[in-house]
Parts: sequence; C-alpha cells; structure tokens
Amino acid sequence: MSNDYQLVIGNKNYSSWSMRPWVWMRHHDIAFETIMVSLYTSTTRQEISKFGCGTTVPILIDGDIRVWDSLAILEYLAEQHPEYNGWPLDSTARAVARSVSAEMHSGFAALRSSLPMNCRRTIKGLKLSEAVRQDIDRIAKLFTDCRQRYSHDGDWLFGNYSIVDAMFAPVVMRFNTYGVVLDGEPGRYLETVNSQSAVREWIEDSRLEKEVIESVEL
Ligand SMILES: N[C@@H](CCC(=O)N[C@@H](CS)C(=O)NCC(=O)O)C(=O)O
Repeated sequence: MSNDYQLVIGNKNYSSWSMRPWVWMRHHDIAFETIMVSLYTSTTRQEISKFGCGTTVPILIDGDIRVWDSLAILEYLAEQHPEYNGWPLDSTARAVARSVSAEMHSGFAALRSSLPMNCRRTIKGLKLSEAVRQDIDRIAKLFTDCRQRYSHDGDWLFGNYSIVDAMFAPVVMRFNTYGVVLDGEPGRYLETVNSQSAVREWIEDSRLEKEVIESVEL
C-alpha cells in the first residue's frame, strides 16, 4: 500500500471534480499530500501540464503512475485499497452504483453550468430553469431509489460509504449554495453528506481560500 500519494486539485471552493477523490481519501484516512493549482488563471494550464498527463485536475500521483479524471482516480484507489470496498459487494447493487456514478460523471449539464460549485457562499432567490429542475428531480429520484433498495446497512446511498457517495458530494455542495431543498429520503441523504467530517473539512478549507474566480460567481 502506498503512503506517497499526491493529489493535485483546484481551488476547494470551486473545483467540484477535485472534491470527489479528496473527500474519499480523507474519509478513509489515506495519507496524501495535496498540491493546489489555482483554476482559470493565465498559468493554470501550464501548471497542470507540468504533471505530465492531462490538462485538468484532479490528478493522482502514485510514484511513476499518474491518474487523471476523478472517476478514474476513485477506481484506482479502490483497487489499491480493497479493504475500503470502493463499490458495493453485491453484484446487482454494484452494477447500479456504477451506472449512477457514470450518470453523474457524464450528465446533469444544466445543473452543472447553471449552479457552479461555490462552497463558501449561500445564494438566495435564484430562479432555476426547467432544465435545472429536471436535473434536480432526476437526482432526487436516484437518491430515493438507491436508499430504498440498497441502503439497508447504513446511511449512504448503498448503505456503506462507496465511490458513488464521493461522486455526488459536489452536487450536495451546489444544493447548499443555491438553497435546493429535498424532502424525505433524499433530504436525509443530504444531511448525511453535510455531516461527513471529510466534507466539513473541505468546506472549512474552502472558506479560508482568498481567490475569487469572477467567471463562476453568480
Ligand atoms: N472529467 C474530469 C473533469 C475535470 C475538470 O474539468 N476539472 C476542472 C476543474 S474542476 C479543470 O481542471 N479545469 C481547468 C481548465 O479547464 O483549465 C474529471 O472528472 O476529473
């Protein structure tokens, strides 16, 4: 097992993709050094390119190995640390968890572009488009289905904490910022995420950051 991980991330306030592996590693107490690159400056691309793989963060560095893309990093970490069960053990639940994670990874474009992650802010009264409402409804349905069918032994989407929970943590941050309230089962899931100590730590760190990226501030 490696203790030499480095995780290259963007600003904690804004970098939704970076939050996923960071929170998963902190949750499991996996040792790593965080390297922060400020996003959307004139030198961002150049700084990220120095790591010798993609042009976006997060990037996981494990010796000579570079893994870029948040889901690829989570998959890699799950392989390196099988004791943490990256995915549910049951094969049906695992197939659903992978599908839900992939849907999050490649979908919800309206929500992502209209409600950028901004952990330290609370923005009231924002008018949501129909497309954003549809994304929110779909996410609430996913939360409800996962909780009702697969969460018998814990508070997470599939009971025990798994990759899918890390995948959705940034969405919960967006809901916090823009006042998206979910009732019932999905609402209880939001509380679970918001009280996770790794998530609390991420939010606290984001409040200490000084950079303001005007292009993603509403
Ligand atoms: N699919 C990638 C997307 C990563 C991504 O777009 N990261 C943004 C920050 S949240 C980035 O690095 N942007 C820098 C840029 O585009 O210059 C992942 O999941 O890691």
